[in-house]
Amino acid sequence: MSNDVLAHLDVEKIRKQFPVLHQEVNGKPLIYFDNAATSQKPKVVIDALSNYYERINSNIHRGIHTLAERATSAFEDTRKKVSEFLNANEVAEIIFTKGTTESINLVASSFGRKFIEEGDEILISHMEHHSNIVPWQMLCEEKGAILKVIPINEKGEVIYDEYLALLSDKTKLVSIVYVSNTLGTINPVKEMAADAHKFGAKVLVDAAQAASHLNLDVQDLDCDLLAFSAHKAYGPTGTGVLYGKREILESMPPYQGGGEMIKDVSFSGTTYNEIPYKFEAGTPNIGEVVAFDSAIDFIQEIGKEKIAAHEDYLLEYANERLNKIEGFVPVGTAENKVSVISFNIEGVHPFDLGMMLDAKGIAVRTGHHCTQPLMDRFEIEGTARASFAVYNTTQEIDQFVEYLTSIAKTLRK
Ligand code: 7TS
Repeated sequence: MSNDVLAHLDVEKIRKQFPVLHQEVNGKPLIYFDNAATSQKPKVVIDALSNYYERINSNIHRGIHTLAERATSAFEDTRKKVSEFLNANEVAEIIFTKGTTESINLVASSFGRKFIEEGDEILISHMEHHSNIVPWQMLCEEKGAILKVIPINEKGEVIYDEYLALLSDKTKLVSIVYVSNTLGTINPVKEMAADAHKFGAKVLVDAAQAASHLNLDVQDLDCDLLAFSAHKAYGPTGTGVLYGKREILESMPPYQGGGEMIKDVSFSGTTYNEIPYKFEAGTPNIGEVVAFDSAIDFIQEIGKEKIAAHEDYLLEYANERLNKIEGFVPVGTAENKVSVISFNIEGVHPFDLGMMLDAKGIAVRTGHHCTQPLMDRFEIEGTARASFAVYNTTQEIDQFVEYLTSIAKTLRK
């Protein structure tokens, strides 16, 4: 992180764009450190959403009237923006879904139904979110395929040699999280994809936590599929993306049947639409997709590099201070990580920590963070998790450290 980059980030100006941050919670100014669960939305996104419903609302891809055309073109503009955001080869490789969970389930149902057979192997890591575990368990049960787990070390990093040892001609898919929501670990997905491809396996990247922190370049990563949610990247809820290389998307059967995904329907047989529409049955979350366009603009106007530099600075700043608190135990100390700090205070239940911080207006998440196997790996029940975004400040961290220090003292007595 260079001071130069930081000096150019006016956090106060950024904070002004987030109405939700300017309120008191439990009599204290809100400190929102639950960004890994969902980020707050800038005014441009909120305005885009109301503008859509106030001026444009119409169904897409069907009407010939003016509003239908406007809605369609606003919706398709976001698709183009997302394809540029990911550096996809073409716009048709972007499918809109409800979010990361639906994107992964789409792949499990469609790719899984067609290409996974008895005895085939699917690799995931020990740090996956449940949404990148359960769909594969369901598929493996149905198909008689085998789910294998890449082990991680004490710091919360994939053990690369063990990953290599698990790869074989039986591996049909490697589905790996780019950034762990619980540990903050950044996985070497580019390298992992290259090694998986040597065995002919396809690679799906869960980029739910990466989208707001890291530059995403699907051509550089050379992943076959990639999933993320708009709501963790300053966009609306209920909207997400599945990117897929044209070749793989074309080879996959439809996920859901219904309107929009068809070319022709008759009782003697139905033909399907082209990608991406083949995977977009029914009326999508139009207004939210349209507003997502403004979230991408928001990110790009600041610049991912500056966002990352600021968040890295906050991470370092917080770590230095938190580690001085007696009984503080960090969970996830990877060399390469984003601004997510999972921790415990010895002798204190994370739930109690969360409640006491909330009483001071500080929002953190507590529990297993939908990563129960990871909790088992570290032999803990859960953690408290503070995750920072572009609008968080060192003053907020000072406040957090001060409260946490006094909570730790009181509860550890
Ligand atoms: N994958 C990862 C790595 C995630 O962090 C999440 C959500 C998902 C998938 C699922 O995303 P969704 O938008 O479909 O729900 N993670 C969290 C979290 O850490 N706290 O709340 C949701």
